[in-house]
Amino acid sequence: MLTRRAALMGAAGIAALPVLARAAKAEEIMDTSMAAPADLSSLKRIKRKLVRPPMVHDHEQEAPGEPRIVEFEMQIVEKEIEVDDGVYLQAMTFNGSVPGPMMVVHEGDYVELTLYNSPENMLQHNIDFHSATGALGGGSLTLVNPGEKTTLRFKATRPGTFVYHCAPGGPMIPWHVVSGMSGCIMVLPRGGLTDHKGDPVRYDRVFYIGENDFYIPKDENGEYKRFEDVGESYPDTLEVMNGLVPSHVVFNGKVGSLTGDNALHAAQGEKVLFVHSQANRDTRPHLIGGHGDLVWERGKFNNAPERDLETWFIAGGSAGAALYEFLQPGVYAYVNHNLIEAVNLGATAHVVVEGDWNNDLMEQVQAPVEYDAAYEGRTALP
Ligand SMILES: [Cu+2]
Repeated sequence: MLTRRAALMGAAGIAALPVLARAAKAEEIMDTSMAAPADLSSLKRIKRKLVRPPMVHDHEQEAPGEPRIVEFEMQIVEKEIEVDDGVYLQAMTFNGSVPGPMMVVHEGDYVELTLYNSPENMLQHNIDFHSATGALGGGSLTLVNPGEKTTLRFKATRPGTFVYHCAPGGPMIPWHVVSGMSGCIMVLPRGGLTDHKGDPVRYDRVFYIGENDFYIPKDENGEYKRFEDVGESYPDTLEVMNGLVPSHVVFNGKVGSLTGDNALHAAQGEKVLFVHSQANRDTRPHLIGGHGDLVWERGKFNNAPERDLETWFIAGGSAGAALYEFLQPGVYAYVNHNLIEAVNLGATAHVVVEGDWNNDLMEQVQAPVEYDAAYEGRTALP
C-alpha cells in the first residue's frame, strides 16, 4: 500500500506536485539506526515556549546548574504575508513568523526540537542548525512532509549566536530561505557573557532582528505580482532570485515592522543586546547615534568581543551580537548601513529610549538661524 509519506516522496507524489521534484535529493537521509543510544536519563528537562521576534523567550543569562535538555516545539506554516503595503509574499515560516523565533540555551545543554509540518502545507521542510554537529546540521534527520512531525536532539557544544534555516535539498534550499525560513539560536556560555577582559557582562534586554532579502516578481506593468499559493509563486520568484537583486531587504518580515508604532523601546542606562541574523546575504548593522560597546561580530562567544564599533559585519549565513548601553534619550535608527537597503528597501528599525538628555555628551550650541553671508562663514574656507 502506498502511504502518504511514500506518495509525497516517491515518483507518484512528485508527478502530482512538480514543485517538489528536485527536493527529492534531500532524501539522502542519514542512517543513524546502528549508533549506540545516548543515556541522558539523569538530565533535567525544561520546556521553553517560543515567542515572536523581536522578543525572546524567558531565559537565564547564567546557567542555573548542570546541563539540561531544553525542549522546544515549532510548527512550519506556509502562508501569505504582506512585506510592504500592498506587496505580498507566499512565505514559508518557522512558527508563523519571519524570521523564526530565537531559541536560547547554554553551552552543554541539549536542544530537543519537535518540528511539525502542518497538513495544510504543500511542501517538504526540514531544519539545519548551524550550531549543531553532523547530518547536515540536522537537516538530513528532519525532512518532514505536510502532516508529519519529527523530533531532533543535538548537543549545543559551541557558544554563540547561530542561524538555523530550512534546507530541503537542491534549489528548494535558497527558495525556502528567501521565503522566510530562517531563525536564530543563542548558545550562552554557562557563566553568561564576558567582556574583552573576561569579566562578566549582563544585558537588560535582548532584541532579535532577523534580516531578509525578498525577491518579489513584477508583472508587465511593473506591479508586484500576487500568487495563489507557494507553488504558483516558484517559477517567477526563481527568475528574480537568480538575478541576485532583492526587491526588498527588511527586518522582521516587513518594511516598518520595527519602526513607528512598532519601534523597540529601552531606557537610558539599559544595556541592550541586539542579535542580528541574515541567512542568505551579507549585511552591516549600524546604530545611528550609538555604537557597539561589545560586538561579537561573528557571533561566537569564545572569541573576545570587539569594542566601540561603529558598524559591524554579519556574513550571510550567520548571526552576530552587539551590546550597547544607551546613554542618551531619543529615537535611534538601527539600520543595515547599505543605506539604499535601509531607506529605500526597508532594512531599518527604531529604538525609542526614555531618559534625561546629557549636554556633556552632545549639545545644540546654536539652533539653526539665518546668517549674514556678507560677514560670516567665510572664515571657514581655506
Ligand atoms: Cu522549507
